Amino acid sequence: MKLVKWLGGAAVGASLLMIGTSAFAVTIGFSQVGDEGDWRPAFSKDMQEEAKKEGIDLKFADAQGKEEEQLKAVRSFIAQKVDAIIIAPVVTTGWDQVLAEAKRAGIPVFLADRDVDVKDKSLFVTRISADFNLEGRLAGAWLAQASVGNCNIVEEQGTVGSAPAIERKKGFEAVISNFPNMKIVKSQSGDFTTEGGKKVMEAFIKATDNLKDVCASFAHNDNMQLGAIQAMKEAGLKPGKDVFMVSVDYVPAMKDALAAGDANASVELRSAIGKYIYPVITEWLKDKKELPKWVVIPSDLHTAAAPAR
Ligand code: GYE
Repeated sequence: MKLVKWLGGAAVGASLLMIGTSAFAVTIGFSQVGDEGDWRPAFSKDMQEEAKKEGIDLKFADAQGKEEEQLKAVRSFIAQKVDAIIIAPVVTTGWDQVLAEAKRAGIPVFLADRDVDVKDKSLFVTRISADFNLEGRLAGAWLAQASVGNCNIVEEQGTVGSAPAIERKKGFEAVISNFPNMKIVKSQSGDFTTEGGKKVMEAFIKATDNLKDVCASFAHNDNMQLGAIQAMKEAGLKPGKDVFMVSVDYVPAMKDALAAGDANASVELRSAIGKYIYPVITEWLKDKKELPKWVVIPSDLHTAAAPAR
């Protein structure tokens, strides 16, 4: 079986990594955030399918959005003596201790998607993910152009304390701060869910006299924006026409909303991370060569003009 080449590294037979008498080349524990929105289940599915293709025994643990569950899962992976651990961390804080436990047990940790905030960067090997700050900047730049630098914005934030909520906000604000007439007038977390986005938009509609003087909705993910679209339609407003709608993920339902003219732009977040991360891990287990701390997956902006699926 061939492994995908990574950064020019030679392809190796997975059989070289055979340990003990296990039928699998490697055993990896994966602690996933949960199944919020449309993007996350697509990412989980990809990780499971790619693991199968690569002959990896993947122990998958769904934390249902709770960091305590993730800490438990990681400790159980350590007890099971897996070869490597992948974490998509719910929030950035609270990781120092459990990562130190993994290190002491000699089990390498790889981050997928979201980031952690730890002082000692040697606690994880590398992180493979998109640049959330860039996603925020792309959304902000698109809106600056679309509104010619004049825009009152309502913002639906992702999960409080999560890397994408922190970085998408920072990136977006960095761009709009160049335009004196662009500002965020309301901002609230919708926890990356459709229902959360709908509730938040309902509150914004009430608080702003039906979005009077509001020019755009910036949502940290598509699902919240899809919820916001529902809330606006129920209030008799025309999302994508009365108000610019820009968000992140580019999930299939957002492609439909773009094609229908209910939304204007979405920054694509690729969910196919398995094909990047597994070769990195299997190569690392073989040669332990130091890796850059971040392997960046590209992001692209799509607008309403993009063809439907
Ligand atoms: O945008 C969102 C998901 O962590 C970057 O999490 C990811 C975000 C993604 O729930 O839809």
